[in-house]
Amino acid sequence: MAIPDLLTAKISHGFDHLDADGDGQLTEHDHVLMGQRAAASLGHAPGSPAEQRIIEAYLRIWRDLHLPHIPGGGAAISKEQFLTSTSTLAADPAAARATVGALAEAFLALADINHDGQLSPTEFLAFQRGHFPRPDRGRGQRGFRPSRHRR
Ligand SMILES: [Ca+2]
Ligand SMILES: [Ca+2]
Repeated sequence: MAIPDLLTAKISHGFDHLDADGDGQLTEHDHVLMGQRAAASLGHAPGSPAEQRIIEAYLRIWRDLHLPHIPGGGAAISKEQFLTSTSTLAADPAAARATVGALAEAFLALADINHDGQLSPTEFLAFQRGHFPRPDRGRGQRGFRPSRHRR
């Protein structure tokens, strides 16, 4: 079955985002880096218990969601494998629901700064900033360029 191009592009972009050290493979190390990045954006000091908690949540995503599905029991996911498995997931609603449920749980654990089990708008924004540090900045700025070239 052919994967729709748009989906492929989305998944591919997702992989590039998750591949935090940019070596073309998704590994446990990438999840540690993502955890550190998210913790820093939330204002947690490196080595703090709060940072550790966030890194643990990322590692849980890696160990529970990704690691069991690596073909041949490897410890890294290539972009090609990621595309294949994520596309398969997109075509399997039950598996996708289970994955989204686990992700939502991990997400709450990550973003719920005051541990009350709920996500306030402030917590959500802080998390989003940490997770998506450069939201299409280049594309947005182009529209705001001073109109010096007006005829
Ligand atoms: Ca990597
Ligand atoms: Ca909260």
